[in-house]
Amino acid sequence: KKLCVIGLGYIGLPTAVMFANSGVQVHGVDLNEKAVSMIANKQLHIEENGLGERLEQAIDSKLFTVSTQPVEADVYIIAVPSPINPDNTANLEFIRTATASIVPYLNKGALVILESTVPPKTVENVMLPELRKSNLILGEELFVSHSPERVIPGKIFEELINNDRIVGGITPKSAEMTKELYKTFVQGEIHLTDATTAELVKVMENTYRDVNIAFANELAKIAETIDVDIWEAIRFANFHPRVNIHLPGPGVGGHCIAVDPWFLVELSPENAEVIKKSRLTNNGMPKFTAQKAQSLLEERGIQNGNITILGLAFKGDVDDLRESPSTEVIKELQNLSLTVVSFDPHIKELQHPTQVATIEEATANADLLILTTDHTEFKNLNPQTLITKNKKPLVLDTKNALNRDKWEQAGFRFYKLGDGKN
Ligand code: SAJ
Repeated sequence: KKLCVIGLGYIGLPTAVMFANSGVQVHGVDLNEKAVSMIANKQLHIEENGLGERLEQAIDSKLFTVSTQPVEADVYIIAVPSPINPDNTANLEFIRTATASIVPYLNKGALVILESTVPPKTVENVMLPELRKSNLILGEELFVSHSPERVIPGKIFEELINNDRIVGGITPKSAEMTKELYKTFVQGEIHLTDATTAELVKVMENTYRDVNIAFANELAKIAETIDVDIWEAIRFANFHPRVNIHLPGPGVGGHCIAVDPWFLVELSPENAEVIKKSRLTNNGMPKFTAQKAQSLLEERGIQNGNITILGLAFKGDVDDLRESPSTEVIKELQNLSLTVVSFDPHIKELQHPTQVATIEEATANADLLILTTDHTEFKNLNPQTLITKNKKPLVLDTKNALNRDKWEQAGFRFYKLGDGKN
């Protein structure tokens, strides 16, 4: 079998490499010429644990080739972005274009699999009309399924292999064929259903997380009013066998959790009330964080303070700052006329206007450090080594990542989001 993977980003590239390293001939396609030439030279354009070695193995084995154009194959996997527009409606143009791009190459018996997360009915309403242009009979000569990825950045390979998968076909045979393919390396169960159910299941999973985080954020704000440490309270509540409260923070980022719930709001606005409110609650957290920072500074009589943001990535130990709450916190702080510099050890090239290259440079003038991303480097940071102009700087930990005692011993005044004690 020959496989062609469209989209070589966080999902497409690891998936392509896994198949190639399991003995399948894979051709990867991306519109980004720079990414394609980097991959061909065994260089990474994204960071993911274990990706470097696996890419090298795949290219060396000659089972993995890349270009900017699709090729003829038995199976196509589409893993392109499905972002939202500024008005929170789904932008399915990448899905439509990627589907259209493979139509000239489709032969009888081909299987087309969508991995991208999409609003329910996208396979039916966006992909099938394009695929019909191949003149192949759907379900008889051309098979189509949705096999949503469920992996978490940072642990992609572990989860690709071990997670269960939900596969939905436009016909039972489409689903069966997809299961056979993924069994090449998937050790988790592969559950079969129809395409629309699979679409809904994937969006539900991420919406569950968003709503749960919104609940945690709401609890954090409540806890602040009564000087209770929400992190400890949630830890205790989760000892209950049927309670699993997620964690608060400066907001929800990434291209999944903060995006997918809008697909349900667009689909059924009159019903998706909790879902919509949760999105808004989470989107309000950067402002809440900035206001807390400002009031901490004011209480100390510091006007026009200098703030250092520790972490630009949307979550710990990843290198991705797109849709990151940190960048929103920075905007909100700047709206309050505060001066901000930022530092992120995972983001190598300076990608944000406030970003500086070293932690020393970032903290030299700081009145207040705000930890917005729980990178391991920050957890292991020795605060004794930081020299700041302000003799008693403040630190606001929005992720419960830092050790209070260590920071207080180093002369910092320590605060957490969701902990009212000042
Ligand atoms: N976050 C919180 N509190 C929490 C957990 C996360 O504030 O308790 C924040 C993170 O800091 C981050 C955002 O939420 O800003 C999203 O991070 P995440 O780790 O929850 O999720 P993603 O976007 O990296 O990956 C999710 C995963 N979905 C679920 O866990 C249900 C992953 O399995 C999906 O494959 C992925 O979305 C996707 O591609 O859809």
